[in-house]
Amino acid sequence: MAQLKAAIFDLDGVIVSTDHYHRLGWARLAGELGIPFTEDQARRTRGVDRMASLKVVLGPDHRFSPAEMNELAARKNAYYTELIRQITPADLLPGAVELLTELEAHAIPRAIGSASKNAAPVLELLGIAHRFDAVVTGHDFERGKPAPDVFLTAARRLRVPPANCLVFEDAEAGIQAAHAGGMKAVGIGRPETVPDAERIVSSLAEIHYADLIALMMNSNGEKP
Ligand code: B16
Ligand code: MG
Repeated sequence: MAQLKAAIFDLDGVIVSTDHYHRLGWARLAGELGIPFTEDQARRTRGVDRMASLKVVLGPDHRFSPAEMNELAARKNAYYTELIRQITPADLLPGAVELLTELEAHAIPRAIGSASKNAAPVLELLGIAHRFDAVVTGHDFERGKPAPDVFLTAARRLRVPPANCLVFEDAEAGIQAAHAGGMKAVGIGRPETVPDAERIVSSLAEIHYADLIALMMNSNGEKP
Protein backbone atom coordinates (compact mmCIF):
# COMPACT_ATOMS: atom_id res chain seq x y z
CA MET A 1 0.00 0.00 0.00
CA ALA A 2 1.44 3.37 -1.00
CA GLN A 3 0.18 6.88 -1.27
CA LEU A 4 -0.04 8.47 -4.72
CA LYS A 5 2.54 11.26 -4.87
CA ALA A 6 3.35 11.50 -8.59
CA ALA A 7 2.05 10.44 -12.00
CA ILE A 8 4.42 9.55 -14.84
CA PHE A 9 3.04 9.45 -18.36
CA ASP A 10 4.46 7.72 -21.37
CA LEU A 11 3.87 9.97 -24.39
CA ASP A 12 3.33 8.01 -27.61
CA GLY A 13 0.09 6.02 -27.36
CA VAL A 14 -0.97 7.55 -24.01
CA ILE A 15 -1.09 11.32 -24.50
CA VAL A 16 -0.91 11.42 -28.30
CA SER A 17 -1.15 8.84 -31.04
CA THR A 18 2.24 9.33 -32.70
CA ASP A 19 2.61 5.53 -33.00
CA HIS A 20 0.85 5.85 -36.36
CA TYR A 21 3.59 8.20 -37.62
CA HIS A 22 6.35 5.94 -36.27
CA ARG A 23 4.73 3.08 -38.14
CA LEU A 24 4.55 5.08 -41.39
CA GLY A 25 8.23 6.05 -41.04
CA TRP A 26 9.35 2.46 -40.53
CA ALA A 27 7.08 1.18 -43.30
CA ARG A 28 8.60 3.68 -45.75
CA LEU A 29 12.13 2.65 -44.78
CA ALA A 30 11.28 -1.06 -45.05
CA GLY A 31 9.73 -0.41 -48.47
CA GLU A 32 12.92 1.29 -49.67
CA LEU A 33 14.96 -1.68 -48.44
CA GLY A 34 12.58 -4.15 -50.11
CA ILE A 35 11.82 -5.98 -46.87
CA PRO A 36 8.40 -6.74 -45.32
CA PHE A 37 7.10 -4.82 -42.30
CA THR A 38 4.42 -6.83 -40.54
CA GLU A 39 1.78 -5.97 -37.94
CA ASP A 40 3.72 -7.99 -35.37
CA GLN A 41 6.92 -6.02 -36.09
CA ALA A 42 4.99 -2.75 -35.79
CA ARG A 43 3.69 -3.85 -32.38
CA ARG A 44 7.21 -4.73 -31.21
CA THR A 45 8.58 -1.29 -32.14
CA ARG A 46 6.22 0.38 -29.65
CA GLY A 47 7.83 1.80 -26.54
CA VAL A 48 11.36 0.70 -27.42
CA ASP A 49 14.04 3.14 -28.57
CA ARG A 50 14.92 3.97 -32.17
CA MET A 51 17.83 1.54 -32.58
CA ALA A 52 15.91 -1.31 -30.90
CA SER A 53 13.01 -0.55 -33.26
CA LEU A 54 15.35 -0.67 -36.28
CA LYS A 55 16.57 -4.12 -35.19
CA VAL A 56 12.94 -5.28 -35.07
CA VAL A 57 12.39 -3.93 -38.60
CA LEU A 58 15.57 -5.49 -40.04
CA GLY A 59 15.15 -8.84 -38.30
CA PRO A 60 17.96 -11.05 -36.98
CA ASP A 61 19.65 -11.92 -40.31
CA HIS A 62 20.53 -8.49 -41.71
CA ARG A 63 24.09 -7.59 -42.77
CA PHE A 64 24.15 -3.84 -42.17
CA SER A 65 27.20 -2.39 -40.40
CA PRO A 66 26.75 -0.17 -37.32
CA ALA A 67 27.43 2.92 -39.48
CA GLU A 68 24.81 1.83 -42.00
CA MET A 69 22.33 1.18 -39.20
CA ASN A 70 22.89 4.69 -37.87
CA GLU A 71 22.14 6.06 -41.34
CA LEU A 72 18.95 3.96 -41.58
CA ALA A 73 17.76 5.11 -38.14
CA ALA A 74 18.47 8.75 -39.09
CA ARG A 75 16.57 8.31 -42.36
CA LYS A 76 13.50 6.95 -40.56
CA ASN A 77 13.74 9.80 -38.06
CA ALA A 78 13.76 12.33 -40.91
CA TYR A 79 10.54 10.78 -42.24
CA TYR A 80 9.03 10.79 -38.74
CA THR A 81 9.95 14.40 -37.91
CA GLU A 82 8.44 15.51 -41.21
CA LEU A 83 5.19 13.67 -40.38
CA ILE A 84 4.84 15.03 -36.83
CA ARG A 85 5.00 18.65 -38.04
CA GLN A 86 1.24 18.29 -38.62
CA ILE A 87 0.49 17.58 -34.92
CA THR A 88 -1.86 20.06 -33.20
CA PRO A 89 -3.70 20.06 -29.82
CA ALA A 90 -6.53 18.25 -31.66
CA ASP A 91 -4.27 15.16 -31.63
CA LEU A 92 -4.38 14.84 -27.84
CA LEU A 93 -5.89 11.46 -26.94
CA PRO A 94 -9.23 11.31 -25.04
CA GLY A 95 -9.06 12.12 -21.35
CA ALA A 96 -5.42 13.30 -21.29
CA VAL A 97 -6.07 16.98 -20.56
CA GLU A 98 -8.90 16.16 -18.12
CA LEU A 99 -6.73 13.80 -16.07
CA LEU A 100 -3.84 16.28 -16.00
CA THR A 101 -6.28 18.91 -14.73
CA GLU A 102 -7.58 16.58 -11.99
CA LEU A 103 -4.03 15.77 -10.88
CA GLU A 104 -3.11 19.48 -10.83
CA ALA A 105 -6.19 20.20 -8.70
CA HIS A 106 -4.96 17.62 -6.16
CA ALA A 107 -1.36 18.93 -6.31
CA ILE A 108 -0.01 15.63 -7.67
CA PRO A 109 3.20 16.32 -9.67
CA ARG A 110 3.26 15.07 -13.24
CA ALA A 111 6.11 13.88 -15.47
CA ILE A 112 6.63 12.54 -18.97
CA GLY A 113 8.68 9.33 -19.25
CA SER A 114 9.16 8.70 -22.96
CA ALA A 115 11.64 6.66 -24.99
CA SER A 116 11.34 9.21 -27.77
CA LYS A 117 14.06 11.73 -28.56
CA ASN A 118 11.32 13.77 -30.24
CA ALA A 119 9.14 14.04 -27.11
CA ALA A 120 9.93 17.71 -26.35
CA PRO A 121 8.87 19.11 -29.75
CA VAL A 122 5.75 16.89 -29.71
CA LEU A 123 4.73 18.33 -26.30
CA GLU A 124 5.23 21.86 -27.66
CA LEU A 125 3.08 21.12 -30.72
CA LEU A 126 0.37 19.74 -28.42
CA GLY A 127 0.53 22.88 -26.25
CA ILE A 128 0.90 20.94 -22.98
CA ALA A 129 4.65 21.14 -22.22
CA HIS A 130 3.99 23.53 -19.29
CA ARG A 131 1.70 21.01 -17.57
CA PHE A 132 4.57 18.70 -16.57
CA ASP A 133 7.00 19.20 -13.70
CA ALA A 134 9.61 16.97 -15.39
CA VAL A 135 10.05 15.79 -18.96
CA VAL A 136 12.30 12.73 -19.34
CA THR A 137 13.02 11.68 -22.93
CA GLY A 138 15.30 9.37 -24.87
CA HIS A 139 18.07 11.97 -24.46
CA ASP A 140 18.17 11.49 -20.68
CA PHE A 141 19.11 7.84 -20.06
CA GLU A 142 21.21 5.01 -21.48
CA ARG A 143 19.05 1.90 -21.20
CA GLY A 144 15.64 2.09 -22.84
CA LYS A 145 12.42 0.33 -21.78
CA PRO A 146 12.03 -2.40 -20.48
CA ALA A 147 14.88 -1.13 -18.24
CA PRO A 148 13.42 1.12 -15.51
CA ASP A 149 15.85 4.05 -16.10
CA VAL A 150 13.34 6.35 -17.79
CA PHE A 151 10.81 6.17 -14.94
CA LEU A 152 13.44 6.17 -12.16
CA THR A 153 14.93 9.34 -13.70
CA ALA A 154 11.47 10.94 -13.70
CA ALA A 155 10.87 9.96 -10.05
CA ARG A 156 14.26 11.36 -9.05
CA ARG A 157 13.58 14.67 -10.82
CA LEU A 158 10.20 14.92 -9.07
CA ARG A 159 11.87 13.95 -5.75
CA VAL A 160 9.25 11.26 -5.15
CA PRO A 161 10.10 7.66 -4.10
CA PRO A 162 9.38 5.16 -6.92
CA ALA A 163 6.79 3.29 -4.84
CA ASN A 164 4.67 6.47 -4.68
CA CYS A 165 4.70 6.96 -8.47
CA LEU A 166 2.05 5.61 -10.82
CA VAL A 167 2.96 5.04 -14.48
CA PHE A 168 0.62 5.28 -17.50
CA GLU A 169 1.83 3.15 -20.43
CA ASP A 170 0.58 1.65 -23.69
CA ALA A 171 3.48 -0.75 -24.43
CA GLU A 172 4.39 -4.02 -22.76
CA ALA A 173 8.05 -2.90 -22.58
CA GLY A 174 6.88 0.17 -20.65
CA ILE A 175 4.82 -1.85 -18.16
CA GLN A 176 7.89 -4.01 -17.56
CA ALA A 177 9.99 -0.86 -17.06
CA ALA A 178 7.54 0.47 -14.46
CA HIS A 179 7.51 -2.81 -12.54
CA ALA A 180 11.32 -3.09 -12.73
CA GLY A 181 11.43 0.36 -11.10
CA GLY A 182 9.06 -0.68 -8.29
CA MET A 183 6.07 1.27 -9.67
CA LYS A 184 2.51 0.24 -10.42
CA ALA A 185 1.21 0.84 -13.93
CA VAL A 186 -2.05 1.66 -15.64
CA GLY A 187 -2.08 0.02 -19.08
CA ILE A 188 -3.69 1.95 -21.92
CA GLY A 189 -5.06 -0.29 -24.64
CA ARG A 190 -6.29 -3.85 -24.87
CA PRO A 191 -5.59 -6.56 -22.24
CA GLU A 192 -3.50 -8.54 -24.74
CA THR A 193 -1.10 -5.61 -25.33
CA VAL A 194 -0.58 -4.67 -21.67
CA PRO A 195 -1.50 -7.88 -19.80
CA ASP A 196 0.59 -7.24 -16.68
CA ALA A 197 -0.67 -3.76 -15.82
CA GLU A 198 -2.40 -3.38 -12.43
CA ARG A 199 -5.35 -1.73 -14.21
CA ILE A 200 -6.20 -1.68 -17.93
CA VAL A 201 -8.29 1.02 -19.60
CA SER A 202 -8.84 1.79 -23.27
CA SER A 203 -8.02 5.49 -22.77
CA LEU A 204 -7.30 8.03 -20.04
CA ALA A 205 -10.96 9.12 -20.30
CA GLU A 206 -11.88 5.94 -18.41
CA ILE A 207 -9.93 6.66 -15.26
CA HIS A 208 -10.12 9.40 -12.63
CA TYR A 209 -8.22 10.61 -9.58
CA ALA A 210 -10.31 8.50 -7.16
CA ASP A 211 -9.50 5.33 -9.16
CA LEU A 212 -5.79 6.12 -8.96
CA ILE A 213 -5.94 6.50 -5.18
CA ALA A 214 -7.77 3.17 -4.89
CA LEU A 215 -5.25 1.46 -7.16
CA MET A 216 -2.29 2.71 -5.13
CA MET A 217 -3.91 1.68 -1.83
CA ASN A 218 -4.57 -1.83 -3.09
CA SER A 219 -1.65 -3.63 -1.42
CA ASN A 220 -2.01 -7.18 -2.73
CA GLY A 221 -1.70 -6.43 -6.42
CA GLU A 222 -5.33 -7.31 -7.18
CA LYS A 223 -6.64 -5.78 -10.37
CA PRO A 224 -9.59 -3.58 -9.37
P1 B16 B 1 12.23 8.36 -31.42
P2 B16 B 1 7.09 6.40 -25.99
C1 B16 B 1 8.51 5.62 -28.12
O1 B16 B 1 7.83 6.62 -27.43
C2 B16 B 1 7.67 4.99 -29.21
O2 B16 B 1 6.59 4.27 -28.65
C3 B16 B 1 8.50 4.04 -30.03
O3 B16 B 1 7.74 3.48 -31.07
C4 B16 B 1 9.73 4.78 -30.59
O4 B16 B 1 10.58 3.87 -31.29
C5 B16 B 1 10.49 5.43 -29.44
O5 B16 B 1 9.64 6.29 -28.72
C6 B16 B 1 11.68 6.22 -29.93
O6 B16 B 1 11.24 7.36 -30.63
O7 B16 B 1 12.68 7.66 -32.65
O8 B16 B 1 11.31 9.55 -31.67
O9 B16 B 1 13.36 8.69 -30.48
O10 B16 B 1 5.95 5.45 -26.25
O11 B16 B 1 8.12 5.87 -25.04
O12 B16 B 1 6.62 7.81 -25.64
MG1 MG C 1 4.07 4.53 -25.74
